[in-house]
Amino acid sequence: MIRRFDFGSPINTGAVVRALQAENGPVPHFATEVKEGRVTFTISLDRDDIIFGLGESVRGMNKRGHLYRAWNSDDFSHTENKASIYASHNLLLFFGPRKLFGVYFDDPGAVEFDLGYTRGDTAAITSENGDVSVYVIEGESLTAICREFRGLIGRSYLPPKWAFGYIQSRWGYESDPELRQVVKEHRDRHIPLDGVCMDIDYMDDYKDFTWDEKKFPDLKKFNQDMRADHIRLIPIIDAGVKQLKGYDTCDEGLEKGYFVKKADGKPFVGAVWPGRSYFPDFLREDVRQWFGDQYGRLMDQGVEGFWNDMNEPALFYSEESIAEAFAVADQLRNENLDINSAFALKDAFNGTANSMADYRRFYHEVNGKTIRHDKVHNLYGAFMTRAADEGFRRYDASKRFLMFSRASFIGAHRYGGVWQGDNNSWWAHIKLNLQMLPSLNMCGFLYTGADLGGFGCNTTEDLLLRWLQLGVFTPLMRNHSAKGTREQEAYRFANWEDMRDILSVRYALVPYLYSEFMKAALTDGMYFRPLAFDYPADDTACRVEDQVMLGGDCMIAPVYEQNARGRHVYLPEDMLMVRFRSAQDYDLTPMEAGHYWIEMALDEMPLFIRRGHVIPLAKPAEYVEGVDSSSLKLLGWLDKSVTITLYDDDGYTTAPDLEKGSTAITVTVVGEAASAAGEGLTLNTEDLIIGE
Ligand code: MIG
Repeated sequence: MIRRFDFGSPINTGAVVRALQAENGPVPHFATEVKEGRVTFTISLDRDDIIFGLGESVRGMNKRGHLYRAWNSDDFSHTENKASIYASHNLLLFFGPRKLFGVYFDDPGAVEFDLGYTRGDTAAITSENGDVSVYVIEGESLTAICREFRGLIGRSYLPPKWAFGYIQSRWGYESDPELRQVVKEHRDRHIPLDGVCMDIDYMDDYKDFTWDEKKFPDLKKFNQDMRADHIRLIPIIDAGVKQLKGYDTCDEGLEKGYFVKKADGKPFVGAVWPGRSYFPDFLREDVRQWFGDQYGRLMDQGVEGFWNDMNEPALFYSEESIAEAFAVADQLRNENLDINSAFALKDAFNGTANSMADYRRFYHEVNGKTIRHDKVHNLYGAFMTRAADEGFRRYDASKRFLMFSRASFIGAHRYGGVWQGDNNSWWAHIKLNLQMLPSLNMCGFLYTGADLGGFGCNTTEDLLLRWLQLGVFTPLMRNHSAKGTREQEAYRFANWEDMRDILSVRYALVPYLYSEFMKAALTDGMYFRPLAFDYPADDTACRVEDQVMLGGDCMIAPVYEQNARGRHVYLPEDMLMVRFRSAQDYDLTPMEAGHYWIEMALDEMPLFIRRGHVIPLAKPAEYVEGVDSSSLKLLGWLDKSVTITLYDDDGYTTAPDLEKGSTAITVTVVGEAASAAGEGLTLNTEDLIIGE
């Protein structure tokens, strides 16, 4: 059951798709205080209460104990002290001895989440603008509450099936020959690969929807050749449009007034990679239509996937902010600087990026009303992604396209996935990657993953290998790194065979992972869940921060510590441990519920299958189109016969049918042996362990 309560004049964010009448009267569970234009919702916390939620944000799955702020920020240092990164996903789930409910704060501006920070026994959520719709979601379990919530916000984005393949990316890939070489290095070594990303250097002078014709003399042909090799090109699109006379996107945007404007009616100018740039007002439908249609220029070359970047929007500086900094500098120029003024001088320049002053300098038009940017800041990236999706559907309504964005807001989960932004090549960021996965899933973002190997800083061979072992399970499996850092394609390392073998596990699991993903997407379910969702009565399980449930049958527990040769793992129930070295080389260990130290050499990775469940494994392949889903090996620990359902489709269809796409596999256990039957499938049951 969901109830809605409005405060102030909420702006329609597009997050919610189900019409629900707002009620008067007190919001259940919370004390409400309206003061100086802000609204604060306060709830007291029992000692054992857990708070899940907040989608993409730092710290653990249990968010309790810290301070967070909904404010989409281009921040490339995801350290524990950060209150905000790129997204605002204002969902909280309260779970404890006397609490079980969810609450969603539908507010496009800044929202502060003090979750037991100021006082350990109190959570206080403050809408800084005071215009917010609060949705309180009741249900009989965490899973049921999330499903209700997902019904409220609409079905998750469906990527094409090829997007479950491995993607290689790097900021710095420049040209057709260079990208071909990257692909060749993979293919020559039989390292699986399905796509390569094109970062900003493919563009002509960083102009959106253009490409440098010297570096890409025949993009269509290049794409064709890549497609023949089962590779997709995935170009980046930035939010800012370069200010340049004669650049048609700029000229047309100016002429039609499509860019966000300052109070004086002049378009706002901010500096990003193209230099001075304009920012499309994605909150307007006509602007979305115009911008969305431009993706067609690349789709005309055969492109089937994109990533949207810099859409918080990131601003390196504006004409105004840089002028203000110079004013400070001018004033201090002839002074005998002391410590305070010297720091003031430095701060003046550092403060020009992503500044609140800039976010207050420009305006959007929302349904004919003019709204200052900071009031709707957190919608900008979401509406850019929406523009892309709407463009894709006008271009070809019968096909799924790949889209993942950096900034997001709930609602954007219907239009694309997200990647987790500029992480670093730090061990701690493998864990952070893991912890964000279920939190993002709660908010509807199912297609997600982090930059494997780490974006910033220099990676190491062992870090990349361990990170790939987690990436095997994330729907978006992309190796990406920043310009200037150590090159980190799998083939750069002495032990590249280990990387290849780990990637073979991903491809063997594609039929299963795709099936679980699609089932979750089509039933408003979660692909990744904290253990608390499945074992709510087991307090140890509820507090596990480094293992997550995957689909209906599995648990993952990656090794994420430097030099570790294993890890501690908690099994809330009996499970079969699969220790993979490659798709074909693995061993199986039935393990009863409890605490274990599991040995895991650097080239080994675990997967846990719940007792009584079965998962399929395909033969290894080097690209998703080569995965043979009709010939499967079954893995599991069984005492009695079971029936599992596996979903599959053509990988493109935009109206998938859960029933039609499902195949039942019946695994029959007789004595010490098992046999399996499923229509149109060749099944091998050798790797089923029959219980005592
Ligand atoms: O200011 O396009 O998060 O993935 O490689 C950096 C260059 C801009 C940030 C993205 C990152 C991408 C980079 N971009």
